[in-house]
Amino acid sequence: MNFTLPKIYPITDVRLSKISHAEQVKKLIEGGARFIQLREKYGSPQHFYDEAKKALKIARGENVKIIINDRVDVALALKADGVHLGQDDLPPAEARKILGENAIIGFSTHNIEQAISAVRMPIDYLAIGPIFATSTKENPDEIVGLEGLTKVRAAVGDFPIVAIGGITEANLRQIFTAGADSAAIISDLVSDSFNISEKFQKLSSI
Ligand code: TZP
Ligand code: MG
Repeated sequence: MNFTLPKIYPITDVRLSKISHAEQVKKLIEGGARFIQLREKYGSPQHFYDEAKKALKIARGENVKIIINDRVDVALALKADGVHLGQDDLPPAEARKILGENAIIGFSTHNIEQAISAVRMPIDYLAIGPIFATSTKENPDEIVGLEGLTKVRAAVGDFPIVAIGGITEANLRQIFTAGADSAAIISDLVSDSFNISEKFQKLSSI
């Protein structure tokens, strides 16, 4: 593995933050982020490509890794550091063939069965969620809960786990106690665009 999962894994959201992916990346980097996922659920692939390109340019200058949500084509075209795939995206094994052995590939799971199958795939980390209720994701899967997270940890040994869904400053500690290596956070981190750097710092110090 050519990277270390960060304790706090920030994911961008243009609707919530009302600023561009590039601006969010800049603020996150100012707060100390070294590993950021760009997530664009509403724009066209072409728009996402253009916006991600600007974000990548900022990150490259700072040696910060950028993971592209959903789109293997965009990740490949921009030579991003990796891709984060969901259950309905291109299968991780196909993404691995396309992006090569050095790409970072993450894969979303929503229950213990999916998590157990994920560890046999050519991925670098699995995400499990939603741990808590979230309004950021449309049609979220059933809540996994802290108990679910602990069961996944027990089932997958030391495989890298990212917890996601409804994670905030208030419940962050519980995520790590329950077995996560990393917490992926959207709304609690980027909703107040004037406070992104400080918020990242604060979350990282918990
Ligand atoms: N996958 C499961 S929950 C979720 C995703 C993308 C949304 C997480 O956003 P938030 O605002 O941190 O709950
Ligand atoms: Mg997806």
